[in-house]
Amino acid sequence: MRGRPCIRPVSPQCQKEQCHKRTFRLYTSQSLDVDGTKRQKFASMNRPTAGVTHEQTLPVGQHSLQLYFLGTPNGVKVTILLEELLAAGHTQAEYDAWLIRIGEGDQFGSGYTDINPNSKIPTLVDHSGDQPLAVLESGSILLYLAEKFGAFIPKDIARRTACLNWLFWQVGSALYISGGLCTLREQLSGISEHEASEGNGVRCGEG
Ligand SMILES: N[C@@H](CCC(=O)N[C@@H](CS)C(=O)NCC(=O)O)C(=O)O
Repeated sequence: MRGRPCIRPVSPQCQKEQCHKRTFRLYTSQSLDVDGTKRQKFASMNRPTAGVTHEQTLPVGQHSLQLYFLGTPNGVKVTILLEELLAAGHTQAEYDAWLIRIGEGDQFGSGYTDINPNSKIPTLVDHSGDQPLAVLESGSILLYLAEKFGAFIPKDIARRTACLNWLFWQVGSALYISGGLCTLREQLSGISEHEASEGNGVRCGEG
């Protein structure tokens, strides 16, 4: 990981759509195809294993917020909120974003498993307090950021509950719906039902 450049869009003046497209394009350029090689690229998106397999130091940039992620929907939803916070004038939402190449096993490196023993992206580390605080799980990260900046989450209990209802729906259901569609697409493109049920689709990468 050492020496890998931070991929946070350079300009703090968010050209929202451009930022998101850029971030997303960086990590999803190998789109699923019926081509077997490409499909293999995505076979390791959701592995049933976690924990350290090798030594690998995590980079830490200059901002309080350090994001370790990949441009899957679970990763990009965090950069979208960070960019929205910046666009709304929350300058403390500046962040460094670091690529975790899940296809190559970066999520099992010692530095990453120290902050996220579940070996999934995304993970946010907030260095603004006395101790670095690791926040994992995309929904938890969104809630953390909304509460930290007092933005994008209503204070009123009824509206807050409505907001959280859909946040939890999104985390618990949205990707499974898109995952189901991807699995169907895999099946239609000719791979066996067994391969599909083994997760050889693009459940979260192309959701
Ligand atoms: N519930 C988690 C899911 C995260 C997740 O599934 N991340 C995938 C990429 S989208 C991952 O890190 N996969 C690596 C692996 O399974 O080894 C969240 O919402 O953050």
